[in-house]
Amino acid sequence: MKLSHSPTSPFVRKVLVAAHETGLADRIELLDMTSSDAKTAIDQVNPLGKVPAMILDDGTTLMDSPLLCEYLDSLHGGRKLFPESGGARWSALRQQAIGDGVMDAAVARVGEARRPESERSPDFVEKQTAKIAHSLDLLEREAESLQSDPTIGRIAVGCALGYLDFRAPNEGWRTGRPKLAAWYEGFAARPSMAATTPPD
Ligand SMILES: N[C@@H](CCC(=O)N[C@@H](CS)C(=O)NCC(=O)O)C(=O)O
Repeated sequence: MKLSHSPTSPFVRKVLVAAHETGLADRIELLDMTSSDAKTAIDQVNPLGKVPAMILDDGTTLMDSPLLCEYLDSLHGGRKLFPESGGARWSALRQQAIGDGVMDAAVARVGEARRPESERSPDFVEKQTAKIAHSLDLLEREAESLQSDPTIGRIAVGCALGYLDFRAPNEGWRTGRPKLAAWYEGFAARPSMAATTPPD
């Protein structure tokens, strides 16, 4: 299978971390979407024009990181990243929604900063920053639920925090959130996270 890839996308990283955690990374060929023809190429793989997307061996295309990760999880017989049912499932999906939401807000903020200065909206940036802060405060209150084996929720939260370190290293998300910071220190040391660190 092929994965449309950008080395700085936290959503691509999420899929790759899931692939490493499930022992499937070697089966994925990366399609570089950072070349000059990238926009056209991305649109061909995903009509939504976003990375990540996947082309399966039979030509089927899948898009959106939750779908890609759940597809990968269906391909192995080990411990599942998506718990099958009950409270564990809803907790993992809820954490995934929060992690993905933080990534959405952080990516939007980066996009806004790239617009011509006269077109940038400080109000928009403030709103995205508030979404990130409120979500991290919630995760700090619920940090105990992040402990234990990786799930899709913990992977999404880990990739979101990694993206904040990558794009906003001086923002200090750890300040006032010691439990979340301690959890992330352990999670970031996992081989799956080390193998997918964004470039400098
Ligand atoms: N919900 C999507 C979000 C993917 C996403 O926002 N990708 C960004 C890169 S980090 C992108 O391709 N943006 C281009 C665009 O929105 O046109 C997912 O989970 O895969």
